[in-house]
Amino acid sequence: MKVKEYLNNKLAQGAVHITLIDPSRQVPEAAGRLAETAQEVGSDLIFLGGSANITQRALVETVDVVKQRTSIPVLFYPAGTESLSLNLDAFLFLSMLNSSNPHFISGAHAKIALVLKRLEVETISAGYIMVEPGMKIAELGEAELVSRDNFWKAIGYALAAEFMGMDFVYLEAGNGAAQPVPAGMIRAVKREISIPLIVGGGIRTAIDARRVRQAGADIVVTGTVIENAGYRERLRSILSALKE
Ligand code: 1GP
Repeated sequence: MKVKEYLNNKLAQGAVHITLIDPSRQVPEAAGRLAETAQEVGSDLIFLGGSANITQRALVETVDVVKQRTSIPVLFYPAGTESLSLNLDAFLFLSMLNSSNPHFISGAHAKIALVLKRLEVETISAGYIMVEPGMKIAELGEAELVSRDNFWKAIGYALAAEFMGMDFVYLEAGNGAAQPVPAGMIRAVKREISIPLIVGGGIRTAIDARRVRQAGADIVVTGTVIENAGYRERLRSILSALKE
């Protein structure tokens, strides 16, 4: 089954949770354990990637271990990284809509598109909208951040993504952000769009996850929460808040 179809089936049943694993943050074996735990507690999908300093070797080794230890789809999440993995279940085609540099909107994509086609890699597109504080990824992507109270701007980018034919809108507060995207902004965006909404960045607790979900996120992405002790229980409580 294609990943897009898998995702649509999951979305028809309720909220979807994605675990982001950054291969630069732990050795491949540990990444494999994290991925296995994520699947055990009910995460639906894994994003691999997400930082600038992933070496090609760390990426390839992590991909191998994560694939061996899980059966849920694993997507390559190219945000910020120059390393590449083309042998995952799908490639997230992220266009950072509010970047000031066309490289991050469509330039990097144009360089890889023909290779993805020739290798018959499934692509899933998302309009990536960086919201304050945006963190490292926004800085790397030269984003003109959407401020936390500028709901109109967020709506504008989200609708632009929809009108451009993208599969998803992705509101991102940034990896390691102190707080998630504001609930009011999620609600305002969700009210206007008719494609599914992904929300990530700063979601650490079941309360955060519930708030983001109730505001209208269809898909919730968490990363940092698995990098700390006690992550299994924390992830479990996030999952139960999302799937309740
Ligand atoms: C994925 O960047 C997020 O969208 C992950 O952020 O590490 O803060 O969960 P956290």
